[in-house]
Amino acid sequence: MLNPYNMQQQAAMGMGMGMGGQYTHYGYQQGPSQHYGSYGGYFQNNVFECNAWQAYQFGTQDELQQVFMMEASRSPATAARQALQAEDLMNVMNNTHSIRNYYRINWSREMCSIMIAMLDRSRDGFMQWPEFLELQRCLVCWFNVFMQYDANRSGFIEAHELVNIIGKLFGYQLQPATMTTLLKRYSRVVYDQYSNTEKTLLAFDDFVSVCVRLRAYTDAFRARDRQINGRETGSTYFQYDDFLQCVMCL
Ligand SMILES: [Ca+2]
Repeated sequence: MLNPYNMQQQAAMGMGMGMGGQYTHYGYQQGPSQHYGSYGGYFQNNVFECNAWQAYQFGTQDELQQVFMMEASRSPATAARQALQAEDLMNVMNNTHSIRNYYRINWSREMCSIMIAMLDRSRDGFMQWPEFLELQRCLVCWFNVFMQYDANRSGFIEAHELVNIIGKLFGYQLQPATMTTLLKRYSRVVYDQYSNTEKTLLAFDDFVSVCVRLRAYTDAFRARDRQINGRETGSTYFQYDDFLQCVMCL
């Protein structure tokens, strides 16, 4: 069986997201896995089909890039790097009319920080243009999924819908107890007067948090899988500091 990780990927591990500073797509040659499901497949097959600038109603990709460059040029630290920090990304998401119109939510600094970390291939804590473009593709793709499940356009999906998305659509193999933990952290329970029952709901930013963390942590874990004869085992050892580096950056 082919080792699903090449040396370059192992060298660039970090959160399992780096590619030696090269801006390539999520380039993992990760096939379906007995232990990790087929989550990488959904991402690769769908995210790069998304066209963010078109979704946001820009005329060209250059117009989206201009928004990025304008924001980056606003402070010396970001201008020097031609890149954004969390607050800059928050400005772009909240104050660019067409982007704001598309999602119709308020992006928090915390959320923007997480999104920068997810795609920080250059591992400098800043979001360069290729990382930004990829993020926008991810968000448009995830938003499309979210809207498909949010049939009544309430801005929320229900817990059982999240279970379907994560398990059936994205292909993660999570135990029910893990899903429960995840729901406790990212959902809210509300009383629904029409059905006279309680519902467990997730908003789009909750959903993005789940998507980002599941993906990054699964990548990080899988990159450290304690393989036997080239076969994944679904288990690993962590050194304390290595573990902290994995979880603290998100
Ligand atoms: Ca970066």
